[in-house]
Amino acid sequence: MRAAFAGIASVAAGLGAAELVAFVVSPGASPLFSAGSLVIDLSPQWLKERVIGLVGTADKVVIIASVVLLVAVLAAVAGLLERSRPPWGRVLVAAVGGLALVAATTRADAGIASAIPSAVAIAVGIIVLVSLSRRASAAESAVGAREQGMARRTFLVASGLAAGAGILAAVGGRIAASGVQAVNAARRMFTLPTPAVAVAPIPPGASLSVPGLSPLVTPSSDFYRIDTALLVPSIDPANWTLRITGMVDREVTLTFDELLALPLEESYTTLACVSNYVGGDLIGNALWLGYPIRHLLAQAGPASGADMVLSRSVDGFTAGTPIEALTDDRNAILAVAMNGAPLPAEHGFPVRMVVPGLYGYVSATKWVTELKVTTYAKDSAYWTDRGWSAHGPVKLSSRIDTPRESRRVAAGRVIVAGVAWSQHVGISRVEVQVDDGAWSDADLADAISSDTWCQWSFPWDASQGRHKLTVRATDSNGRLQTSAYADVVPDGATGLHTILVDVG
Ligand SMILES: Nc1nc2c(c(=O)[nH]1)N[C@H]1C(S)=C(S)[C@@H](COP(=O)(O)O)O[C@H]1N2
Ligand SMILES: [Mo]
Repeated sequence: MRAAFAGIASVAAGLGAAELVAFVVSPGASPLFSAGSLVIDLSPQWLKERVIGLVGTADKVVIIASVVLLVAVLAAVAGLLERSRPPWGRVLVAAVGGLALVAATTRADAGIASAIPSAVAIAVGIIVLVSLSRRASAAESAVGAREQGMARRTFLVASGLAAGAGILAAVGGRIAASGVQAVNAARRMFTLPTPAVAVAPIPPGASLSVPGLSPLVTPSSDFYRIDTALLVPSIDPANWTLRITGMVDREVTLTFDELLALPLEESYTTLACVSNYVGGDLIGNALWLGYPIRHLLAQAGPASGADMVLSRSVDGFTAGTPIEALTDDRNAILAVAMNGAPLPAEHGFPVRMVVPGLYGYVSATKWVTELKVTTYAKDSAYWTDRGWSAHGPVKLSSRIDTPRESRRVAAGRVIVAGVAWSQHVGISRVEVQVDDGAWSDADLADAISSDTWCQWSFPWDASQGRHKLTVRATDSNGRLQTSAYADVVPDGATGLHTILVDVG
């Protein structure tokens, strides 16, 4: 017991020291977070899916909590080993710390300094472990009740201090290093330029006022978040540049000030995640402000054989976008603002991509710093390397928002309502089916544009009992949403959203 506690206290002290050092030398090199990121990158696809499915966007908390738990167990084992078979406890601490060191130095944004926090964790962990183990055995071998009591107290105080200081340092270092304050300050400092091309006002009929229906424009605070970044990258816009490289006539480099000085355009675009199950909520609609990527690509002069643009984020994430989607006339932009404010840190501050019609994993790179003009034959992107399709056009889909699944509603007139989308194509019709009856047309609200979702509603005369409601949409090319079920892997779910409602 005492030995296990000595192990945990030593490792806590080591990790605390590491967090403080990481804050000074390299915030991304925290051993805990590097290990967590390595877990994300190495864990099999089905597990990632399962975790995201189970805990939604709390996935990061779960991953860090699991890493902490695993480390605590290993630390306890190290303590026990150090007592029964020294020096194997120290060896275990060094081995686990070594893994964190490898994780920290192989991150995409790693430098030589990235090794320092893990090295400090190993050194402090071992020193404290040796010293606490000595005190623990002193407590055991002390002769006489008074001496034993004294030695025990010394051990308790020393290990309590080590553990407490470690946890305090870890939390403090983390808060300081998260850079949240720095990014928030930078976001406040920068005033949004006036758009050169303002978006047309939203048609008055686009927004239905039905309680329980998703708002037409998703507030940024409610917007889904999906990324592989355990630590939200904190980028000082003064140091941000975008480089256009690869198969181009001339490389182009753009600073943040240069980007803001360009004629920026506003547009509403609905963004969807390929991992969104039918009926799921990994989709949102926002007002973006940015500069069309096609103009920047034209400046660079892509070679004729290029068919893909590999965008890269500071954190190493990459997305492969078909070059046509970035050169045709759609609103594919480098966005600097979301819903009238600078991009929130977790949505890509200072600059991200937004491309209508493509799932986020092949288009919506946050914290973007490079656009490499290339080919699908030569390059592949982050999720493509993990079993997802290289191409990810958003699939036609529709969702019932209200009533909620399994919710009881009163008999009589019930307004069924939801959203439907087929970005860059548009929606022409939405139909609802009650139980296994005939399909009836829902009222389709006006769309902001073909790049956004649209709302629909359906007045239903609900009779007592349990009923099944199903929705389907038709896109503006006359294509009916398929009822065939497909999983989210490899290129997006299909099928119809069906809910059960109890009336009475
Ligand atoms: N740098 C970076 N950009 C990224 C990702 C990521 O993991 N890292 N995830 C992509 C995916 S899968 C989606 S669905 C969208 C989600 O954008 P949001 O978090 O702003 O909703 O971001 C995309 N951009
Ligand atoms: Mo996604």
